[in-house]
Amino acid sequence: VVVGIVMWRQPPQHQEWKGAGTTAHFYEIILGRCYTYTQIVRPELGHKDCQKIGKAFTDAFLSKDPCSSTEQDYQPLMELTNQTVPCDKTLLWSKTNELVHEYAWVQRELFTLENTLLGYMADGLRWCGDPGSPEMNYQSCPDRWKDCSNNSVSVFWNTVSKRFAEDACGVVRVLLNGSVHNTFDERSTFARVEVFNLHPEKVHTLQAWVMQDIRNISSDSCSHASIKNLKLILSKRNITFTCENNYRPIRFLQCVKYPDHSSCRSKI
Ligand code: N1C
Repeated sequence: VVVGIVMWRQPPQHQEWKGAGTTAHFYEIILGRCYTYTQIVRPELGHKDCQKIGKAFTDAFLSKDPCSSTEQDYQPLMELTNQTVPCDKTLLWSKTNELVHEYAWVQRELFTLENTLLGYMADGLRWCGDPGSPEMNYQSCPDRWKDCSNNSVSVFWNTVSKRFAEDACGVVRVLLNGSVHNTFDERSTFARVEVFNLHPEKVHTLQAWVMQDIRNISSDSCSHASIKNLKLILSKRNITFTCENNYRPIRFLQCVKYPDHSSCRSKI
């Protein structure tokens, strides 16, 4: 009996993390999105070097510890992707990911971060590298809660969200979720990063639209404790705060999804 010894070629050994790994075809996706954005979505942005941008993106995290990511890692990428959003057109959000983008899709002149080049490229993706390898880790990436908060993806969103808020001017809007207990959540990017990086010299008002789930509309969300906290923070920062429950244009979008719901049946 001949016993053959089969040697399996091992896949590159990366560190194991608790979160899902880099999105398959990450590089091709960001490159494709960069061309789509600059050529088709907003050709008025002018020339951007997508090859250079794609390389700056991956250089920010490849061959590095994905738990010690820094704002500096992303600086070259930030410098290649600066973009001006007109005053009064910035739309922030927290816990309303789907609804806010439905609204921005209709109100074309408004910009969420995902309507800017960098947000558009990175939306919904995951990525990380490994100090012992020049490749992306497709097996696992750090989980924000179970592994580390300074991971390559979280630091990216903190960095781009900070710039997005710093660049805003005029009236800034925010779409919040009135059907979760912490409508203004102190741990959110909106609360931690964006509110504190709005410049009071440029941003005179933050206008909140608090939307409730159409299937369980409750009382006034604007008077909830977490919103009072937001109002207090802004008054200390000399930014006027306004709050509106169930803003009608966005309610209509919710009604497109649930046209038979009682609050959608009245004649307009
Ligand atoms: O933590 P959040 O919301 O308050 O973040 C939303 C806030 C928006 O105003 C954006 O400008 O911060 C910006 N932002 C994004 O645009 C974004 N796109 C995708 C922050 N995070 C973003 N993501 C991912 O969703 C990212 O992985 C982050 O952790 C979540 C935040 O969702 P949230 O808690 O609803």
